[in-house]
Amino acid sequence: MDFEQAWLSYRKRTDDTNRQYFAAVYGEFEEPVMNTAFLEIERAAAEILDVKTERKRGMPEPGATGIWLKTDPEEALSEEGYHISERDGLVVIAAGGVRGILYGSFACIRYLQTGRTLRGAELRENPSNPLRILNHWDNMDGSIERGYSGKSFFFRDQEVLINERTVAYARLAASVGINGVVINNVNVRGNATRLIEEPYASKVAEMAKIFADYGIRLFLSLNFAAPMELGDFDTADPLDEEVREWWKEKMGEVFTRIPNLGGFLVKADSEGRPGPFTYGRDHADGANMLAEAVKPYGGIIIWRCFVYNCQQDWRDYKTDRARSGYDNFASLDGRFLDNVILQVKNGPMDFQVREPVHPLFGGMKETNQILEVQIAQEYTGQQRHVCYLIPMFREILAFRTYCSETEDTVADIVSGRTWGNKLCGMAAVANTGDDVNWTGHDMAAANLYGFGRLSFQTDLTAEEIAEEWIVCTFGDDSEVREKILKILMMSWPAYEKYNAPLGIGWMVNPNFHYGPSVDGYEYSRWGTYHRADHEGLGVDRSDRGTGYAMQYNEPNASLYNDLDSCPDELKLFFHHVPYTYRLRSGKTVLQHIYDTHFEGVADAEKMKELWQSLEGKVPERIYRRALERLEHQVWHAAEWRDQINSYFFRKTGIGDEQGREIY
Ligand code: BDP
Repeated sequence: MDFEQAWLSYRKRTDDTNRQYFAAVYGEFEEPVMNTAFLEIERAAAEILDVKTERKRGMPEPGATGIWLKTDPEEALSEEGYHISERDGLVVIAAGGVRGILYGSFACIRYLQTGRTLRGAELRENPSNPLRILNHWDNMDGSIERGYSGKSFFFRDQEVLINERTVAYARLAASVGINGVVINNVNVRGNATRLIEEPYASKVAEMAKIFADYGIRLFLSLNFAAPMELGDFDTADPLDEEVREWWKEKMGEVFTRIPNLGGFLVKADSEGRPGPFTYGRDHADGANMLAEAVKPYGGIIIWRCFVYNCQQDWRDYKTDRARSGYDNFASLDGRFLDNVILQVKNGPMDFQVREPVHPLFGGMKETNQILEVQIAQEYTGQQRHVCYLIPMFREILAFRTYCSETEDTVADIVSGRTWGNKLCGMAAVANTGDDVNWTGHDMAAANLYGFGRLSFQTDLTAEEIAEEWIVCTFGDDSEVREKILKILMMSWPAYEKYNAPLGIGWMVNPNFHYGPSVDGYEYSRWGTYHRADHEGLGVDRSDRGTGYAMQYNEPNASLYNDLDSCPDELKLFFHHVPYTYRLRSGKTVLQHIYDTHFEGVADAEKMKELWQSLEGKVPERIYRRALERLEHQVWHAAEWRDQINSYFFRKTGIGDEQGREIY
């Protein structure tokens, strides 16, 4: 096999008190997901405990020991929820539905992997979010847009690829609670438009079946202009009757061919993709047309809100890309059909290392919403730098939007707690590829694992998730656990320190988005500026500037609008200030830039040293792979430091207070 099993690479445990439970599994196994649950328990028992598991149909006799998979919904359990309890040698996994059984089974396996006893176990979990989705930006030629882990394992040479990886991937995803996967890039070009037709549709159906056995629904990204590319229309106008009829018919065919299809993800009117604006229609018109067509089959339309003008005039101080999501969508609140979900990126720009939370969270009350994050580290080191993103996602989820008196955080909104939505949740742009370890950097797997676990249970801390991942991946040696935990937890702050300062973002090489280029995006059309001159820097997004800050509910609007109350880490996102402006920390902006950039490199060195001290304690091949990347990271962090510090030194002529060398 040309790939590893990531956190499902089981290690033997000899003297485990859990052995007795894994010798027998009771239940009904005809339903495919139930069967999967059994097979997973059987595999873990064999690989970890050397125990052969017996499949026993029906209910256990009184006094029996083993595991009982019991789909007998308790009131307190949702369809995907589970309750694990152990009494007198019998572990009962009760669940609201078959997927709950599967998640409960993986939870039991985690007990094994992390060396906890099931004796006396009592664990009840209902997933926080109804939808927990991975978005793959895979193209049919096998490339992956913003992919840093090799080639696609879904497509190769214009064909749909089904092999051992497909199942291995479904296992990894289901083990952390993922229940939806979009297999193709949001930029639907070329043959990808044809995935809804034969000969591709049958292959997609085959893949959808493999996923369905793991409780996962397959989704496709859709080309809004498909009626023009596949039909012989010269329009894709969502209000054109013939176009609407074409979609209805097409969806009828697609859902018949691919019975387990969840629905579609649509990027429209964004970065050159077609959309309703071409026809003078709005995004509710566009989304609703498709939603109507998929409704008879229980399909859903996930509509992205990443809509902005990417042909902006950089001389224009008034137009602000940050405003565009809210400006395009907030006024459409209430107009979307109930099988439409708006997918909103975590921030208003584009997955920078630091952004404020997108104001559409809390800006709409009658619209289903999904929070989109990116675990593909496009702007956070491209899986050559270690950057554990779960702490960032936790902050975003915890953000209070003040859209209601209670339950007003992003986590509340996307879980459905705030407005009672059934269709909502979290999606991540995936970081996988056909590299042997799935994610390029071995430590990037913590983001894949972590996204799944966090979206299932948003109250887990970033440390808890990291520790689980470490123990599942590397075993429970305490030194290994502590040191890798330390590396992960310091990695996002470190990356932020040597990157663009104080929320301004974008000092990155255009196009590739890797490595420093301070003015790379400064005089271009993308709306991504820092506005630095010899006196100061930052974008005035207050009510005296672009007014973006006013898109938030109070008191957030005032908090950001006011220079002094605006949090330091976002100061330059919201305000243009002189270099000598004193932050709340007491430092000048310039000195903060110098200090953090020196610190960031020191942190990168520290992470590398921590890893080096684990030589011989983690598998050699993983040790080598990660060390090579950590060494590169130290070198590359220094490049970031030097370019950014020198740039500001030369702009200002003011040196470092501590006299460190700046070129
Ligand atoms: C940007 C990426 C681009 C994506 C786009 C999107 O650079 O490749 O197509 O986002 O999310 O981050 O649609």
